Amino acid sequence: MKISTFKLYLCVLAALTVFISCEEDDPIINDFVEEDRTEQQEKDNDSILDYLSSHYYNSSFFETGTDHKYTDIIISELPEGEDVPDGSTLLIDAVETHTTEFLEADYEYYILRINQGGGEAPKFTDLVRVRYEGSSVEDGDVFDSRITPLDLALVGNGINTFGTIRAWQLVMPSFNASTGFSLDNGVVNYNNFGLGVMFVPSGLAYFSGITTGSSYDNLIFKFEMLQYETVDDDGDGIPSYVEDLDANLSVFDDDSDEDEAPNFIDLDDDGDEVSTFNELEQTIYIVDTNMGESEPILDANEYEFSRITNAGIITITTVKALDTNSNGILDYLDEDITINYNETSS
Ligand SMILES: [Ca+2]
Ligand SMILES: [Ca+2]
Ligand SMILES: [Ca+2]
Ligand SMILES: [Ca+2]
Repeated sequence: MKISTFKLYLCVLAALTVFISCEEDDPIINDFVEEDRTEQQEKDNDSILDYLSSHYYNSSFFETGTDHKYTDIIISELPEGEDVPDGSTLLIDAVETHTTEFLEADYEYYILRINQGGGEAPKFTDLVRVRYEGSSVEDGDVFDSRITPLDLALVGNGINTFGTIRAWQLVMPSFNASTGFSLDNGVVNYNNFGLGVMFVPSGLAYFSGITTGSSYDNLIFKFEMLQYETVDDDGDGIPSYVEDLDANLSVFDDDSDEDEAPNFIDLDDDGDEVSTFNELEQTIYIVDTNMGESEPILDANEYEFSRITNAGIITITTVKALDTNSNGILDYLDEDITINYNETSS
């Protein structure tokens, strides 16, 4: 999948560093006028509702068996005046409706949830392993398909990862990954993974971009949510989703020390010259699974930093954010607290 919000990130990064506008001042795209997001969304939502009311899927297929694939999901157009065939369900009668605000516009998007998945759910900043197929609501053309599992960072850091469309950041964390996998002649089979279809307006996808072949394209993604990995973009020990301090599903607008580097890519979040990593307390847990030992349950504000497994013995290093002076601000975000845990311990 190409990078939906790539341009946005460039704008954000540019704005962070030199305060230039990506649109108004760029002579190359000076004559380009982007549609108003709210007006475009009205049209897009009508198109999607039309589609959902005139297409059905093979619902009874999923009532038996397990580990169905996205390729098993067959969506067909209902000819006018005809009844929905037995064993099928009209999409509009099967989808969940969700709302969200993005770039100051209100959006609706729709999810056909076929299997929730039995593992845990990724966060909006995580790396997900998926299989999927993307097509256009308007013409049905498939513009992207990944039958071989692909790893994608839901949110990019603008340096070496560039993130997915907003719809993915919203939808993927609402599904769970698999419970695990088995190997069958070298083929990996995932068990009980998230399986669904999302129907998304252009404003939560590529909007005026032409990644899919045309601008303002409303998209359908059939997908399998197979596995995920927690991402810590700056490697400071605090997972990126935790660095979204105001919990608005954006990591670009949280900048504790106002140095124009948002916390998720800032090694010293509070700007007190002690790195965030050094303001966290480390703990090493050794779990001998041969002895039936189980993994520790982590405290609030404690995060796994590394894990090594060797002959059934798991060594887990965690970091924990403390609030030493109990003022409600964690040390790594409190410029008045400059305890370096790594200095003291060595
Ligand atoms: Ca971090
Ligand atoms: Ca935020
Ligand atoms: Ca900062
Ligand atoms: Ca600091």
